[in-house]
Amino acid sequence: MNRQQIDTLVKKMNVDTATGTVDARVQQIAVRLLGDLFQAIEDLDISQSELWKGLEYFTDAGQANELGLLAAGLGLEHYLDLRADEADAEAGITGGTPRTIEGPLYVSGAPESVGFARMDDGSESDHIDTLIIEGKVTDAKGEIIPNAKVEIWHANGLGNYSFFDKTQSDFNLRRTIFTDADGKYTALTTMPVGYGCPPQGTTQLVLNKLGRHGNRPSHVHYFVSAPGYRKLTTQFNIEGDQYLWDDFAFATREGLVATAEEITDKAEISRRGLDKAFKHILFNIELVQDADTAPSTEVERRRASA
Ligand code: MBD
Ligand code: FE
Repeated sequence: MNRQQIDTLVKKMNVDTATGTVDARVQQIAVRLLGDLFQAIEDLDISQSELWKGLEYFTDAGQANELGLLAAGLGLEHYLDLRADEADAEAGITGGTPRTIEGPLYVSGAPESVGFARMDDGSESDHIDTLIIEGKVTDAKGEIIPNAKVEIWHANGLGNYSFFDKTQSDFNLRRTIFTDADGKYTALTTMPVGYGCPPQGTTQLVLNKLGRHGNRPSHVHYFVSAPGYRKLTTQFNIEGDQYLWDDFAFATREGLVATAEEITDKAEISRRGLDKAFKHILFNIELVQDADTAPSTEVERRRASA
């Protein structure tokens, strides 16, 4: 079949058959995707067995709750960031901390505090480096934003995230910190280790077929919001990790690389209330003022909550 015959067939089966209320947007997208799929089947001569294998794959990936992981790994989520950047540029929006992907491992409902939070439950602190993350939230002019909501989440020393990893305590390494009167937030936590896709999982299965690895560099996720500002979804990725610029999810971006500085000064260690050397990361965040003309940065997706 040629494309015209395909489009006619798709319309005959899925548009002309409508007898009830039509969701025009769903119809538009379904018709387009079916046409593109039929065309791909023609062009690549995809066999019936291959088609069923593909559908079975989505069944398995969905049952494993790995479709979000797959979207990250195949670059779909990063592509949407590039599109959002493009839309911002077209709307004349510049500046601010760069966005990068949310990933599939956010959980809402983390404990809230003002200015400071300890994020780890202490279960790893004897064998993992202590990490202090701090920074200011400002606007484009450098004016501080007090009471900005800074949601932070990251992996433990095995690259695993609480909630998804049931061996961790509730909300381990997940906190919401509101910036203090100086626009500052401080998180006391442990050094994250980069995530690796479950080796026997559905995402890694496809990555293997593509000859790709499924590893991320060590990183820390953020949602940052404040009234009158655009919500920012971002992360920093940590300098020195072998996967820093070889991230299977393509989240590392210029402006989002953080350096973990080793602090050994005794006075500084005790000033922090600590008893051993620690790592320190400075991550300042610049928010962009919201405007009617600005594309929305709110993304609706199903998220875990605990
Ligand atoms: C992660 O920790 C992550 O951030 C992404 C994008 C995908 C898988 C695991
Ligand atoms: Fe992550």
